[in-house]
Formats: sequence, C-alpha cells, structure tokens
Amino acid sequence: MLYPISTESRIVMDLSGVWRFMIDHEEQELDLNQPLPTQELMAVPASFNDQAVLAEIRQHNGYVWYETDFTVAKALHDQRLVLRFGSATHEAWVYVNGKFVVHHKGGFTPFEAEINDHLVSGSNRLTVRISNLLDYSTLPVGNYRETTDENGKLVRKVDENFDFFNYAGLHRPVKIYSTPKSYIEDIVIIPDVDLVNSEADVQVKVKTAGAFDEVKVTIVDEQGQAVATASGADVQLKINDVNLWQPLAAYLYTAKVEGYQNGALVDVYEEPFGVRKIEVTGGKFLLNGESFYFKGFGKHEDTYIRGRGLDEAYNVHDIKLMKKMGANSLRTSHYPYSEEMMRLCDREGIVVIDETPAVGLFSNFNFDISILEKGGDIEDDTWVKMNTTEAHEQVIKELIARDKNHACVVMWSIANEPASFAKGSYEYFAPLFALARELDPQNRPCTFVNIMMALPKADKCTELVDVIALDRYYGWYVQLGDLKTAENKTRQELLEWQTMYPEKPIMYTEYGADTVAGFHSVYGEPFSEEYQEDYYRMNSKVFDEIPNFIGEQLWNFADFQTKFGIVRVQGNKKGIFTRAREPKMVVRYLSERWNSIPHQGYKN
Ligand code: BDP
Repeated sequence: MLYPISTESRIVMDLSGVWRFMIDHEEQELDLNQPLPTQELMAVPASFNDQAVLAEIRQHNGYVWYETDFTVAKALHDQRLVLRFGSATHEAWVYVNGKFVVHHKGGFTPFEAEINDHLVSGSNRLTVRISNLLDYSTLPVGNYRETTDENGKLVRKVDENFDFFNYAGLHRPVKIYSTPKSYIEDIVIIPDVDLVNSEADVQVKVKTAGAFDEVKVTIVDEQGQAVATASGADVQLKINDVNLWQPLAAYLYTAKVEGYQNGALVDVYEEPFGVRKIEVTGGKFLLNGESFYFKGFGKHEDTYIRGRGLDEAYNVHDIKLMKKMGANSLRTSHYPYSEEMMRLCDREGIVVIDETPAVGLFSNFNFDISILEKGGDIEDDTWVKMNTTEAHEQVIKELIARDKNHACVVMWSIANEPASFAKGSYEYFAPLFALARELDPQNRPCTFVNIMMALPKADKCTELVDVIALDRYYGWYVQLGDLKTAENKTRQELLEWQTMYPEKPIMYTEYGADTVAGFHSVYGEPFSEEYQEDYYRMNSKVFDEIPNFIGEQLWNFADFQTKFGIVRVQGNKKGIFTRAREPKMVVRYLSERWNSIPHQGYKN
C-alpha cells in the first residue's frame, strides 16, 4: 500500500485538526444525517484518553464517535479521491455525509476508500465510529467482560492482556489524496546487491489500475540524477557503483514511476528505497556482508497528552537521543509504528525489527514467575482459548503490504512473548511464519520474541525463527536484587541456546529494571538509578562472552503509561529516559559502551 504523497499528478489534503467527539452510550441510535450531538472537541491525530480531563473518557471501554467537515476544491472534482486513515484504534466504521464508506479492524495499519460517489459540493461531513474493545479474537489480546450496572445498563470492560495502556482513537493522520482515474496502485522494489562488484539489480514491479499504455521506471540518486531507467510494469534495472544503505549511514534512492496514456504523462509516484543485503548465517546477522550488532531499544509510541498519537517532534528527538548514545536499532514493540516513523528510520539509518500487534497471546499474563522456577511441563491453555489466527493473518498481510519496501526493516517479529512453551504453539505459529515468508518480496528473516518461561528446553517454536530473540529479566522479576545469581543464570541460559542452535544468532529484545528517576541508594537497591546501572553492567559483561550473541535492545527507551496495578506506579518505569525524555543515570554508562562498540564487525 502506497503512502500518500503529493506529486505532479497527486494532491494530499490533511484533515488533522480539532474534531467533534462523543462517547457512544449505546442508548439510542444516532441519526447520521445530522451532525454529532456533542460539544466535546478532540485533537486528531492523538489518543482521546488523556485530552479531555474526564475520567469517563479516559477509561471508556466501548464505542466513540469522531466527526469533522471538509471541502474538496473544484479543481479536484474530476480526480479519483481517496480517504485514508493512517490507523484507527482498534476498529472503525467510516461515514461520509451519513453514508457508510468503509470498515476496518486492527488498530495499527492504514486503510482507505474511494469517496467520489459520496461527495457533495461545498461542505462534507466525515463521521467515524471507533471501538477500543479487545478480546481473545483481536490483536492485541484483551480480557473482555460484560456486566450490567444498577440500572440494568450494559457495561463493557477490557482488561489489557499486555503491559501498556489501551490508548485509542485516531492515532495517525487522516488524509484525502487525489489520483488521476488511471493510477499507480502499488510498487514492489526488490534490490539484489553484488557486494564484490558494487552493483545492484533492482526489480521494480508496478501495479496499475485503469488504462496505461506505458509505465516508465527511473531510479534517481540522492543528487537527483537518474541512474537507471526502464519501461514496463515489471522491470530489472542496474545500478553501478551503488551506494549502500548502511546502519546510521543511510543512502536512499527513489524509484520514480510514471504512467503514460497516448504519450501523455498521467500519474507519477515516487517511492524511496535503499540497497542493502541481509543474511543470517553461522550464528551471525550480516548486513551488507558484515556482522551487525544491534544496539538499541524496545520502545512505545507513548507521550504525554497525545498518548499513542503520532508526534513527529518526539520521533525526531527520540532518534537523535538514540544516535547520541551510539545506538543503531529499535523494535516496533508491540505493534506497527506510524508510516512517518518508518520513513524517518529509513532516512536516519535506524535498523528496525518490525513487529505485529500480536501481544498478549498468553492465557495468564501476570508477573508471577514462580511458574518458571517449577520447571517441568507447564500447564497452559493459551492455544485452546485464543481465537486470533484470522486477525494474525490479516495483520501480517497488512504489515508486509505497508512496509515491504522499507530499507530500515531488516526482520519481521511475528509476535511478542506468546506462550511458545504451551501445547499447540508450534501448530499456531508454523503457518504464520510460512505466510510472512511467502509474502515478503525481500525475504527478510523472521522471528518472534521469546518470553522468559520459554526456556531452551521448554520452547516449542524456536525451530521457526532465523534469529533467537529473548526477553529476559534475571535480576528483576527473578533474583531481584541478587545480580550475582542473575549473572550466572543469564550466562547459563545463553550458553544453552548457543549449544542447542549453533547456527542461529541470539539477541536480547528486552531486559531492564524499573527505576524511579531521582531515587538513589547507597546499597544500590532495586528501583534506584544505581541498581539500573549495575543491572546493565552485569548483562553487558555476559553478552560480551557469548560469540553468537548479536545484539542488545533494552527495555525500555522511555518510561511509559500502563493500566494501573500494584506493580505499576504511573506506568512502567523501565525507561532509561523518563517519559519526558530526561536521562536516568545509566544513559552515561550505556552511551560509553555503545559508542565504543562498532555497528558492524564487533564479533567477527
Ligand atoms: C515483557 C513485555 C513488555 C513489558 C515488560 C515489563 O514484553 O511489554 O512491559 O515485560 O514487564 O513481558 O516491563
């Protein structure tokens, strides 16, 4: 799916701004021919939860309504007009002038619809109904309950089966873009680089709709020079003296695609792409032929007031902080991030593990890790209870359709911390890995992020992955305050993985300790800034001893909002930055470490 851009043949209107908003009390049916009966205002894009200063809105579980008005300039009336949502969390029904236009389920991927037939001249009304409900058939997974209050009214309740606040609303830009009636629908770019001769063959496949008698593809370099050109909807182009897309040294080419009718240019689209080679072999992750070492973060799309809404200033700032620390990578934990963030990572050379919203695939998600200590066969009915296969297939399709051309994406993460030790997990995941591998034109490696209970002997799904990605909390959820034992456990487990799967690289995709900024302890006790630093130093020491250990992505970049609970005070405090992006003490240590570790060639 193409990102909406303006070109010589296309115009983009951004509907961001202040919309009307209303909670749906499910008492009477709305007359969609009338404006929403509400005085409440809500900024878009952003989560609705934290804007209104009303507990009723912040904690609402169910349906809400958004509405705005827009006018399309006369000059565009003969164009194809597409209404496009960057995302609507988690399910949306869209109406233009009271008429149903499109429905989409899944809160983190874009969707669109042609609206020409619904438009009137002058002012048009765009109304969106949104649900933030989650259950055992959705991703993420929520524990859903219905009760009735004292007046017999239905009360819906979602208890997050995951550790982040269930922010919802119109999180990403809502746009209308125009194309000519015949248009370029999709572009697939598959670069194949010959590292020895510094040249690349680039296959470009163009999907069009309507009547074109010629499609022309030109590859343009960063100086705006055309370096290759070809005619056809499926072409091979050669780039000589190719500039590679390297971690933190991004080089982006542009594929300029033009559609002609009778010799006249009708539609133009420009898709950026990078040329780079990814290989997983002999326990190494090779980027452009050299072993790559992941240094970086699990993150969230999470800021004050906006919640999970797009904030490009925070995105730019976060990446600057990462680069200053010598980091080179992030995982889009635990859902696909905005297209704007992906485009930014392409430009900044940030290496991305792109994750689906498959989080909470776990029957009994809690912080009781005594299960781990018991060993033996773990009783768990996750794969009997979960009904997420359809949602999971859909999101893999939509994620790959959206992100397939991004240079920054080097690996797909099919899920975060599923019950991969439980009976039925392999049967659940094998077809999903096969689907991702079949759909990705660039054949990227695939992984899932392994939960702490799924120790080497217990896990049933590691055979499916290219890279073993582990979330581990030795020294926090287990051996709290005992870093000596935690160190031994860490070493023992990593060596066990390496022995069992000598060909598969191993990395950490999470490790961390809750830390209250400003809390210090002469004893280096848990929650203090001293403990956080000691915890990271302990882990670093072990990482450096393991040859096949190819990366450290800590948890978390910044403190973030969660539902409240007895182990969460104003959210999760494992950030190495506060939610306001102020550094905790450990940032100095990690900056020194990461700035001294080369991005490539660290463990040859
Ligand atoms: C892991 C989850 C992550 C949590 C983290 C934690 O993947 O979402 O926030 O632990 O407990 O289980 O901090």
